[in-house]
Amino acid sequence: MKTAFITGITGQDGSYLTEQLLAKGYEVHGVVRRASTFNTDRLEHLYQDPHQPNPPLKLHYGDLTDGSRLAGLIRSIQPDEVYNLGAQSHVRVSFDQPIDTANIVALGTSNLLEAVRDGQQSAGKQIRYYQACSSEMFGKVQEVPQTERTPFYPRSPYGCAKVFGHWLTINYRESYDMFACCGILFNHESPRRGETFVTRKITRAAGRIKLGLQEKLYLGNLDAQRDWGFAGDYVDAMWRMLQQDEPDNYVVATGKMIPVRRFCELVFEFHGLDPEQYIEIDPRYFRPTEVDELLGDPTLAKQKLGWEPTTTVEQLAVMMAEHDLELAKQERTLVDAGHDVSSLNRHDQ
Ligand code: NAP
Ligand code: G4F
Repeated sequence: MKTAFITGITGQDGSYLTEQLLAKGYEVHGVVRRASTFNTDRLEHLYQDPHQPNPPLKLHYGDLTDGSRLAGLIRSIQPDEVYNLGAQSHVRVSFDQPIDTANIVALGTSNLLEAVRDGQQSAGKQIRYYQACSSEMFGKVQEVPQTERTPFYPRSPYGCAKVFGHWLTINYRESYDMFACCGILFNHESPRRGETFVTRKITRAAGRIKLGLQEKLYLGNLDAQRDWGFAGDYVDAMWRMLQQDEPDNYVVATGKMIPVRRFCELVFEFHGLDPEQYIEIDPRYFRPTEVDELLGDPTLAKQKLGWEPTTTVEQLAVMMAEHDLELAKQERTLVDAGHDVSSLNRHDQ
């Protein structure tokens, strides 16, 4: 049985990766931040009674900014594979919190790579490392489509921090002969996507509008174009990277991009609604610098990893719209029964 160690296990990708690794027979250890409310919703269906002897999923309190805790965990767990998915992953928020973002995304990566280097020495075995890099590193794109060789031009504090993590991972590979891979993943979504990212914000709002729970959807730049895929496919690519003979960098993308406006149309058409009647522009959602278009070329991932996306953006939009219509129906039932659901109307970005 292999053992995996995951940061960011409570996030969208962490939950899909955990699901897939448990299905492959892995023992999975995840780092969870202490919060005043429960933050393990996406894992509840996987988390067995921790009082049972040796459950395959084990959660540990920790934080990427706490290097000594990470080193202690890696030393005691001695994992075969480490997946660094933890991040302040919201681009707009990174303009408000550039230092926090850099501490988690850039220095957090440094903390974890050091912990893995130390853990390899003390365990006397190789630990394979996956770094969650991002298409946001391409920013103001220098060529279309973007490949593993396209120069970076990040346009946000988040993008800059991801570039640091990317190069540091390569530096550890070259300096210490570590098996460290960089996955340059383009946008990937799912029904588990955080509700402040644009696709989920759209599918949540459209479901609520359909059932009379919300009147308008306020968005920012509708002209930005993204290469959107399904998160379940993308975590499979992460795992495949760590099963190769040699570590490398890989672009993971669908090779097709559409504007935010078109994603809105796909979702509202699913509900039989005209998006023009419901969508308003709110400049609060504009970014100081925008990434206008991202389009990935996943040729290397196809050739070397045998990886292919299984889900088109049209299928993804329907998958998310169907899921969020069910959530809206549950909310409608509560409202009709006279319950106060104001806590469901969350602040968004
Ligand atoms: P996500 O849903 O926002 O999850 C982020 C995870 O990081 C959460 O588990 C979060 O914990 C954790 N985290 C935040 N701050 C942390 C800290 N200080 N220490 C430890 N953990 C911390 O992100 P995702 O969509 O799953 O993305 C996974 C990774 O891929 C991220 O590194 C992201 O930047 C990168 N990425 C994502 C995409 C995409 O389109 N989804 C594309 C390219 C790259 P809480 O639950 O406690 O907040
Ligand atoms: O959904 P988004 O917030 O994702 P963004 O900025 O592309 O970042 C995501 O993908 C990156 C990979 O390229 C990841 F590294 C990162 O962690 C994250 O997962 O915004 C997508 C586009 C942007 O151009 C934004 O300006 O949608 C535009 N947009 C328009 N209105 C909006 C909104 N974005 C958000 N979040 N909220 C809006 O109301």
